[in-house]
Amino acid sequence: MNSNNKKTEHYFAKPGVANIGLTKEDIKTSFLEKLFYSLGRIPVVATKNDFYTSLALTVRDRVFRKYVKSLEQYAEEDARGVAYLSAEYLPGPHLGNNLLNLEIVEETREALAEFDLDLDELLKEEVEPGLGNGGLGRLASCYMDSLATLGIPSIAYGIRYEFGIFKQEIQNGWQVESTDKWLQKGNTWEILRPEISFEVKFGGNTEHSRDENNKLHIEWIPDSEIKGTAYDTPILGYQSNSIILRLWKAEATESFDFAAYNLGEYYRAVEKKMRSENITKVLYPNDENLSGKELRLKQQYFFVCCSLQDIIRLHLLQGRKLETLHEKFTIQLNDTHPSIAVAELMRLLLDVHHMEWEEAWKVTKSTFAYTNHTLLPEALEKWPVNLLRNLLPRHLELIYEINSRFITEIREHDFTGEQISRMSLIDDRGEPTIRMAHLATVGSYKVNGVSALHSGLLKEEVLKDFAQLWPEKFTNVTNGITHRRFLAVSNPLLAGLITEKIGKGWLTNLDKLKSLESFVNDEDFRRKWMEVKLENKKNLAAQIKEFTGFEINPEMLIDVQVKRIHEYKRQHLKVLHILSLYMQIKEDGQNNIPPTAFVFAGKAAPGYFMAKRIIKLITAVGDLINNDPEVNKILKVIFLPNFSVKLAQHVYPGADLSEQISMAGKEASGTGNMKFALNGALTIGTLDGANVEIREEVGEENFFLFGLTTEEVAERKKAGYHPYKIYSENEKLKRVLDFLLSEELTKGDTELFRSIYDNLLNQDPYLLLQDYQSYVDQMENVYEIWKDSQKWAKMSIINVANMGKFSSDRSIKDYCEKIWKVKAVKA
Ligand code: BZD
Repeated sequence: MNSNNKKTEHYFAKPGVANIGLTKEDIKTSFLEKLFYSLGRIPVVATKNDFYTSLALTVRDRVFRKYVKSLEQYAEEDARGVAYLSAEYLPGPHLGNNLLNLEIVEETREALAEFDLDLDELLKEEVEPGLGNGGLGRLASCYMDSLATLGIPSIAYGIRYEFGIFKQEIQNGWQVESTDKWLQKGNTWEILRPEISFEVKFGGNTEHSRDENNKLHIEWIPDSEIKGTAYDTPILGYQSNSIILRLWKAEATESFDFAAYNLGEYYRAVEKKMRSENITKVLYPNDENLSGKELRLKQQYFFVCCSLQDIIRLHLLQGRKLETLHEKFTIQLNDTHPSIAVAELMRLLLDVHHMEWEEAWKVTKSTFAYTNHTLLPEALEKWPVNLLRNLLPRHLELIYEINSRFITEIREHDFTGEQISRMSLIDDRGEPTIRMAHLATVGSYKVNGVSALHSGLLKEEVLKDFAQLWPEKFTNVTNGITHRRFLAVSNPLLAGLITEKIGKGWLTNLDKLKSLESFVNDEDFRRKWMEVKLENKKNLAAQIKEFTGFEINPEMLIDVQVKRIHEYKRQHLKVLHILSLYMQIKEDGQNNIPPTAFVFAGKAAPGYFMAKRIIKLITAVGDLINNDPEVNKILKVIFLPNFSVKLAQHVYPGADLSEQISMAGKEASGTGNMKFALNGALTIGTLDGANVEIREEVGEENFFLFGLTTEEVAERKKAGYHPYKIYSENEKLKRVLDFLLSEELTKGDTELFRSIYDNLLNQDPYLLLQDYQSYVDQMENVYEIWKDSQKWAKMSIINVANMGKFSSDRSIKDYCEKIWKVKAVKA
C-alpha cells in the first residue's frame, strides 16, 4: 500500500475491498469466515469456545475499524492527549460490552440464532483479564470506557501479567488460592506489536565524566537488560471512538551471541531469559498493604520505562520537539505505582536527550498529574534506598538531586525544620526509604483524591505540608463508574424499563435518569420496577446455586457486601449483626426479622492473616445458620467464591441492600457503592468516601446512615478508646462476641476465632464495637421499610434517578477540565 496520506476510507472504497458491515447478514458472513479461515473449523466439530472466538474475532474487526478512524482523527487534529499509567486494569469481559457499544446486540443475537447458537451462552465463554486487585484497577477500566466514549485522545499503559489475580476457592471454609491462567485458551482481543518494543536496564552503576567544555556526562552502565513488547487491546466507546490499552510483556533481549557460548553458557543464557520474563509473570495480590519486594519495583519500573519511551516516540514521530512534550501529552499516575516515572522522565530527558536540568524539570513537572487512592499508612509506597541503589542507581541519584533542590526551595518558605524533614522525599528515620507519594507530588502539576471527603483529608493529613506550599496543586475528582457496563450491559431488564420510560439518552448522559423521579408515584411503573428486580434476584439466586450449591428464595431481602476483604471495610461488623439475628431467633424466640440472604464475596490478600480468618468466620456462620432448620427459613449466609467483574455483573442487579460500612475516613471513595445504587439497591453506610456524596445526591431520607463521622472517630481515638468497656456494658453485644469462642460456632475448635475476638476487645482499630449499636439500630429501620414494599420501591427509584453524578463520563470530564486541559475529538 502506498502511504501518501490517504485516509482508510479511501482504501475501503476500492472495489473488492470489503467494508465491515453491522447488519445481521454481515455478522453471519464474518462469523462463518472466522470459523473457517481463522480457526479452520466446521460447525459440526466446533466447540463452544470456537464459536465464541469466531464471534469475538468478528466483533474485533469492527472495533479495530473504529480505532483506525479514531487514530486518524486524533492525528489530523494534532490534539493534546492523555497517557494513563496504571499498574492494574480490570476490564471485565469485552464481548458483551463491545456489542453494546457497536449497537449490534440484537443483530448478533439473531445472526447466531440462525445457526442455532445462543448469544448468552457464548458470552459465558469469555475469560476475563484479572489484571488488578480491586477498585483501583476497575476504576482505570471505567475511565478507559469514558475516555473512548467521549472521544478524548488517549492511550492507557500497563503490564500484561501472564497470571492475573489468583483464583479463589473455598475449601472447608478457608480461602485457597490457585493460579489464574487467563491466557490459556488464547486472547482474541489483543494484538502483538513486535515492532513496538523497548529496552529496559537494571542494576550496575553510573559513571560521571566531564567533556572538554567541562560539561558533566553521566552514563548508566547496567548489569542487565530486558525488552518490553507491546500488546494492544482496543477499548471501544459507545457509538464512537476506540482507544488502545497497551500492555507490556517482558522478554529477554536477543543480544546473546549463542554461537559463541559453550553448552554451560547456553544454559545460563536460557536461565537469564527465563529470569527476565519473570518480571511480568504475576500480579502482586496485595491491595492496601505493600511489602517492599524487589520484583514489584522491577515491574513498576519496567512498564514505566517502556511507556515513557513509547510516549516520546509518539511525540517525536509527529515531528515535534521534546521541549513541548507537556504541551502535547499529560501523563496521569494512577496512584504511586508508576511514580518512578518522575525520575525516569528526567533520566530520559537529561541523559538520553541531553536536555539541561531546568528545562527537563519544567517539562517533567508540567507533564505528570497524580491520583492518590489511599490514606492508609501501610499502603503508602516507600522503597528502601538500598534497593533503589542496587536496581536503579541512576534514578536514586536523580531522586537525591530532585530532593536537594526541593529542600532548597522550601527553606525559602516559612517551614519549620520538622516540616522540612516530614516533606523530604527521603525518610531517614530507621532504614532510609523513598516516599513515593512525595516524589509524585513534587513531580506533578496536579494532585487529586478520589472523593470530596478523601481529597479533603489528603490536604489536611497525609500531604498537608505540600497543600500549604502549593494549595492550587490540590484538587478533587470524585470517582465514577461506567453506567454502560454496569447498567446497560449487566442489567438489560432495568435498562430496558428505563429506556421505555425516558428514552435512551441516559446512555450518553446519565443525568437524564433524573426524570425517572416523576414516575415514583406511578403505581404501574413501581410494579414493573419491582418485577424487574425480582427477575434479577432470580438470576442472582441461580448464580448462587451454580457456584455454591445453596438455594435461596429470591423473595428474600438480598443484603450484599462484595469487595476486597479488609479489616477497615468491616465485613466482620456485618457478621456480628448476623449473629445477633441468629441469637434473636434461637434464644429470644423473637421472629419479626424479614427473611434475608446475606451475600458476601471478595478476595483476601494471601498473606493477610486477619482477612483470611474473616472469610473463615463468614463461612462458619454460614455453616451454622444454613444447616439449622429453625433459622435457615429466615436467614441464609452465602460466600460467593472468586469475585470478578463477570460475577459482579450478576450481583449488583440482584441486590436489595448495599453494605458500605467501612470506618469513616478509611475508604477513599468506593465504587461498588455507586454500582449498587445505580442498580436500585438501597445503601446502609457510614459517612465515608463517596457514600457522603451519594447520600447528598439521593437525599438523606433515602440512605440508611449509621456510625461515627471521620471527626468523631478522631476525637474518640484521641480521648482514649476502650472497646472492652463497650463490650461489658452492652449485654447483647457481649453475647454475640462471646459466641465467637463457642463450641457451636467453632465446632469444638474454640481458639479458631480467638485472634478476631482479642483484637476486637483489646484494640478494635476500626471501631466495630463503637459503631455496632448504631448499625444494629439502623438495620431495624431497614427492616421496617423493607416490609413496606411500595416505600422501598420508591426509594429505589429515587436512588437510581440521582446517580447521574457517578457516571465515569462526569469524572473524565472533570479530569479534562480541572487537570488535563484536554478537549474531545470525536470521530
Ligand atoms: O481505589 C481503592 C480504594 O480503596 C477505593 O476506596 C477507591 O474507590 C478505589 C478507586 O479509587 N484502592 C485500591 O483498589 N487499591 C488497590 O487495589 C491497590 C493495589 C495495589 C497496591 C495498593 C493498592
